[in-house]
Amino acid sequence: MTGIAIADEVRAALAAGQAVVALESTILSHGLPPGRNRKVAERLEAVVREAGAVPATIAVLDGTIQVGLSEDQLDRVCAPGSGLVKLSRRDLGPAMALKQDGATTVASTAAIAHEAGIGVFGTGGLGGVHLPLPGRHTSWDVSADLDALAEIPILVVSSGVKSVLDIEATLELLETRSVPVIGYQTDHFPAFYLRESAFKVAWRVENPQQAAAVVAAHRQAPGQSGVLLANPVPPEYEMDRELHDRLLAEGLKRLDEQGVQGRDVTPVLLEHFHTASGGTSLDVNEALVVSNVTLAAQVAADLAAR
Ligand code: PSU
Ligand code: MN
Repeated sequence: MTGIAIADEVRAALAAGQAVVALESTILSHGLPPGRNRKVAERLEAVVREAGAVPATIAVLDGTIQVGLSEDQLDRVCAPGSGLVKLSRRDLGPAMALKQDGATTVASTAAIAHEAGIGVFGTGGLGGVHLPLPGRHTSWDVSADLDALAEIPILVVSSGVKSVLDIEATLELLETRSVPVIGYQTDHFPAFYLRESAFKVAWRVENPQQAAAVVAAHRQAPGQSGVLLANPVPPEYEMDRELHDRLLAEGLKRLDEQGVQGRDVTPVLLEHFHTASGGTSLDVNEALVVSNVTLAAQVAADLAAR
């Protein structure tokens, strides 16, 4: 496909049938502050390699989709004031035509990864159905990440969905769209900063081998969709529930007061958590994404060995 540049290392690994793990760039440019984001980017690539897979961080630079970033390109994505646009799937065409720099969300990363031949993707929290703002009954803010999972046959490993969302509605939508949701060593769907939401998952696996077996079987089963492997944040990093609930209430109020809309909602909420928790939420966010990406690499390695 034109407009996609695949790094040599990633191309060679794919050609040889070796494990490759896709990583997104929105979490770097919009989800974490400058400085910290670059360290996390490096750590994520390192844990993927330790598990025997090749990392492919995805972004759009000068209008070209890049699959696998060099050190310089990672610097560029993580630079303070880099001004990268948050690109969901629908934004790829405009960004390419207008030669923009942009960071890819779960939705666009999944689409690009699949196009490049990558079957496994690790991230922090999937987007989902947002809570209604005060005084409203429903929210039409439903992340394109959900449609992407429904349509693209890829494994996404995340710590469930962000606790700032309507988790019940998100899970209902994933059921409607026939996306299998698998708990990793848990019966409960995780809530990003918290290990458990109030909702259960239908399926559970205990190790990367079982997860890989599920993905392999799902690929053979009738119908096409992604798979969501829901991996709770490591227990020692889970956020205090009271702090969490307070930050969430404040964050939602702020959205309303500031009239935040569309693609800015998630970054503004995450930023509120990071500042108002004095950085605690950053440690949680880093711990969970490292854990998810590690698990993604282990599953990818098992799939490649089949
Ligand atoms: N996970 C994180 N931090 C993030 C995101 C995920 O730990 O910033 C990003 C992902 O790119 C995801 C996006 O696709 O948030 C969801 O945005 P929205 O709710 O606007 O679809
Ligand atoms: Mn949205």
